This record gives sequence, C-alpha cells and structure tokens, in this order.
Amino acid sequence: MSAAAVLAFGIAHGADAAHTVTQQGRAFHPGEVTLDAGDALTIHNRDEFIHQIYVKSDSLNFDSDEQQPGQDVVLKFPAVGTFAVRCHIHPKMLLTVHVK
Ligand SMILES: [Cu+2]
Repeated sequence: MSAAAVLAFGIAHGADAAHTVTQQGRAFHPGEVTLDAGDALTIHNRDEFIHQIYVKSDSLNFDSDEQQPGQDVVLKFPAVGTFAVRCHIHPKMLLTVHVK
C-alpha cells in the first residue's frame, strides 16, 4: 500500500466515517460495530435473496421494507447504548451496534 493510500484510509475512518456492514451468507459482516450517536450505518445486502431487518428497543424501533439483493438500508442510531439489529427472515442473524 502506498503512503497516499494509507493516508486516505486514515481519513476515511476518522470522525465522519461512513459505516458499512454487509449481509452475506445469512450473516452480518462484521457482526459487531461501534458508532457515535447520530452516525448513519449502511447495511448492504450481498446475498442473492431478501433480508428484512429490524431493531426493537426503548430508544429505537425500526423495520425495513423487504431488502432486495444489492440494496442498502441506512439506519441512524439516535441514542447511546447497545442495539441488536436482526432479520425477520433469518432469525439467527444478529448485528450488535454499540453507540457511544
Ligand atoms: Cu435475512
């Protein structure tokens, strides 16, 4: 990796970093992520079938529409805490989101 590439990598993961998680093989990758309150999290479906994600908690209740292959769902976490993102269609899928 060149010096410029290293620098760009550092900037991309700074305070205004875009956070992306993928769904592949009926699992979230990575399965755990840490965000700052108010950050957006993009969840990208790399499977060849539909997912439908949801969050059920005191501070956030979210239900996506059917998420087609290749489609993104963008979620914002307004409050500090730990959130479980799950899929209606694949109950074993779990993404743990820590918001600090
Ligand atoms: Cu799913």
